[in-house]
Amino acid sequence: MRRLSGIVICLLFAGAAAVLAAPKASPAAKGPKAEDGPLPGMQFQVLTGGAFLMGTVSSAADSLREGRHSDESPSHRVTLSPFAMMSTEVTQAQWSAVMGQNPARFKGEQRPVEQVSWRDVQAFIAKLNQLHPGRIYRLPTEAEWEFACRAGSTGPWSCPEPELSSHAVFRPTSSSSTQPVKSRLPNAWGLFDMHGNVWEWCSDLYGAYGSEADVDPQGPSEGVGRVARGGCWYGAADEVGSAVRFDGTLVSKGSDVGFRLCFTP
Ligand SMILES: [Ca+2]
Repeated sequence: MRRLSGIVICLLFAGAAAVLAAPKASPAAKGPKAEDGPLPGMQFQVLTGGAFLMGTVSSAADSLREGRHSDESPSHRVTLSPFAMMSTEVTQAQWSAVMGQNPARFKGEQRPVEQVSWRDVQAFIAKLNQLHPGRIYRLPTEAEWEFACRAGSTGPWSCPEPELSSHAVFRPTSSSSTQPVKSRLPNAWGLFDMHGNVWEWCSDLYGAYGSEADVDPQGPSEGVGRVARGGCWYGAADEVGSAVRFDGTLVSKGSDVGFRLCFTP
């Protein structure tokens, strides 16, 4: 009887330990749902939206950047509706399939397309939507881009700085050119190359931030430049951060700027 009691106690203890050790099922642990896009290799992560702090928060970590990015402040609360974000930059194969030519400097079907202006990208999107009706593909807003890049993180990058080399095609890891998409690790929401490889055009006009909370912001109503995000293959660590902003013209193009698509589910 004593022995039986001992076994029962052991089983109870083991059961309790198993419950404590069991992984907790949570939406965050499952990650976003993936949906295929209309072109080979085109996949989207469906994000539930939510609230986050957009921009750079003054902190010890950010002060190390010597205030070089004053346009990232003030940080402000933004709430977003659900949207789907392409898991990679648009590749040269995908661009060629729609536009029939490849403008990239660093040739490679699975490398991101570059040397495409914001205006060129609008032509690509119009043609893609014409060829594949049903969903309306578009550029992300700047707020959507940063929310997706952060994937719940609040620091300068979506990963700790020592891990950046595993996640980003940037100056220390790029071999002085773009690299095929998905060459590095994705962020927590399954999105690749948000830090580096090529800057990514957003739909917004470039402008200064306000401090007010906002819902589904579309950027300023007036301005000249268009925003790109995420830094590129020759950027240093502080130039590929989650909050770093690029101010380009409608016709700016170079081997450092490409894009990825979004749609509203
Ligand atoms: Ca990128």
